[in-house]
Amino acid sequence: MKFYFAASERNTATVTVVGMPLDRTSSWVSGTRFGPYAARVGADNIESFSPWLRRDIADVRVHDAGDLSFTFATPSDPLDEIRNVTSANLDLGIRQLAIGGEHTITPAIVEVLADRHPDLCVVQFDAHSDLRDDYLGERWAHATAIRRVLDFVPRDRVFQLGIRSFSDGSEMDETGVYPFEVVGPAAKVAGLVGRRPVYLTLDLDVLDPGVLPDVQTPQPGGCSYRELVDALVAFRNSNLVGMDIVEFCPRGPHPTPGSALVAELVRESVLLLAG
Ligand SMILES: [Mn+2]
Repeated sequence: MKFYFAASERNTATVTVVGMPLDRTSSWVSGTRFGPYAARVGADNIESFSPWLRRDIADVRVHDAGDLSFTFATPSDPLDEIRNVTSANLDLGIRQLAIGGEHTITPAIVEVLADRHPDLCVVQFDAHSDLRDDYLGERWAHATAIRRVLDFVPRDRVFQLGIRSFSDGSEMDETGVYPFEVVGPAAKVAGLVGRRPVYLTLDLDVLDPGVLPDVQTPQPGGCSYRELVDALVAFRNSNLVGMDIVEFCPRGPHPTPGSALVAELVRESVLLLAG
């Protein structure tokens, strides 16, 4: 099954959507491995036209690369595969939208992008700071995603929006941390990054659990759907070089209403990446 709007071949695409169903370090509800599949199901319930961006995704050359099929023989293998695929898409000049899967995919992608773009900026939408250096002994885990990103991108180019869960109070005062809010900070950060290349990672738990309960680690006090899209739209004139949507953990009745919600975010993300 593919996203219905993804009719282009890889070599002629502007944007490629890649499912990365990594689901290895869950500490609460596992099941993010079903995220890419459920997002494709949900797409069948959405229009191709985005009223937020006043653009139609039918006018963009989109390729659906399917899902990576990970081996779990050794824990690092999936991360190598993510690096390889990201690198190959960069070589072809295709902008990649990765659909997780757990947040652990993000630093592997950023590692590759930071190598190609020395002035790369990273924008994170998330409930959680993800700044632990290790989680239960694992350095590459969903709870360490942004700490690993900081191994490749300096602190003053990493921006964290909507955060409301911290492992340590001092994290709230770190440069680039914008607790609770997304709309105001997004406008400010879009100005700060200017025309530098931006990687945008969207952890769906930035949304309030009342909006989207289908996440691995729900966190109360999140933003509304409209606030999130307004914040994303603030980056419409930015130089987006890649994006991911992570931590979708479909549960409940099938198809869960969250499927259509995530599919709408896939549409907006593809349109943003299309430039
Ligand atoms: Mn999170």
